[in-house]
This record gives sequence, C-alpha cells and structure tokens, in this order.
Amino acid sequence: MHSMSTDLPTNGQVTLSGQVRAPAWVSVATLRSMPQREMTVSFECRSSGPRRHHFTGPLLIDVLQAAEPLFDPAERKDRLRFVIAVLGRDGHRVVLSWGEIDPEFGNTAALLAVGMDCRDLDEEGPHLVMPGDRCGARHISRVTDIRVCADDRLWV
Ligand SMILES: Nc1nc2c(c(=O)[nH]1)N[C@H]1C(S)=C(S)[C@@H](COP(=O)(O)O)O[C@H]1N2
Ligand SMILES: [Mo]
Repeated sequence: MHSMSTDLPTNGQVTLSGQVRAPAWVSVATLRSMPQREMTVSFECRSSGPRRHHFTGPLLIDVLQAAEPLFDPAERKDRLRFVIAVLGRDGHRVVLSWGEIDPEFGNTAALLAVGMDCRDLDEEGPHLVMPGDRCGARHISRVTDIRVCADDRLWV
C-alpha cells in the first residue's frame, strides 16, 4: 500500500496488521484514493432507536487485500480460515470472517468509510459499515486497528 509510514500512527490513521505480508498505517486520505463506494444504511439501535446514515469509502476487502493476507488468494478454502478483528478508538471490538466479505461467499459489501453524512472522517478515523445489519453495533466509528489472522491458534 503506497502510504506505508514508518512514523507512529497519528489521529485518523488505521493500523493494518496480523498475518499479512504488508502491514501498514493507512490514512483516511489514502483510503479515499482507492475506488470508492457509496451507500445509505438504516438500522435499529436498542438505545437510540432507528438510525440512517450515508457513507462513502473503499470496500474493506480491497483495503485488506492491499495488505496481502498470508493465504493463497487462489485457494478458496485457505481464505475461509481467516478472521478480521476491528478495533475502535473507544475499545469497541468486532470480529468478522473473511468469508462474509469475500465476493465468492457472503459478499457483504463492508466499507471502511472516509465520509459519513457529507462529513469527512480524516480527523476521527474511518468508519466500518456493514450493510444489511439490522442492529448498529458493527458500524464501528473511529476505527484504529484492523488485524487479519488465521484460525490456527484455535486448534492447538
Ligand atoms: N467505536 C464505536 N462505534 C460504535 C459503537 C461503539 O460503542 N463504539 N456503538 C455502535 C452502536 S451500538 C450503534 S447503534 C451505532 C450508532 O451510531 P449512530 O449513533 O452514529 O447512529 O454505532 C455503533 N458504533
Ligand atoms: Mo446500538
């Protein structure tokens, strides 16, 4: 990924690491330089009721692929062993599976949004968007870390 940095990550940057060939610190500006998608999502929060937001940003899978996860990309079964852990600045954490965002499997068009309701997220950091979710808890704001790991440690 072209914005790899050797300095410490600053506000708004995301660390991509784990079992990847090209770990990186990625800025919102870099995410904006990738092919963009747009979507409006509606969900129901148990505490704040019905919500609706408009997001713009790259597909999460494109961002992760740029970090080169340590699987054989041509081997479907190899990809299916990988999980994606996403961390927000406030400590909110969610785990996804590679299979749910892989176009050959669940094909969920998860975004790492750089804009929300016409607001740029450069300072606060990108927003995970999980289209189709009925509840809001996986729409993580202020994402700071994403780790990609295989299932190996579950089987020792
Ligand atoms: N970082 C972070 N993102 C989060 C949460 C959180 O606690 N921390 N809560 C989630 C929940 S439960 C909901 S319903 C939505 C609400 O988003 P909104 O208030 O912007 O519509 O944010 C989600 N994103
Ligand atoms: Mo919520």
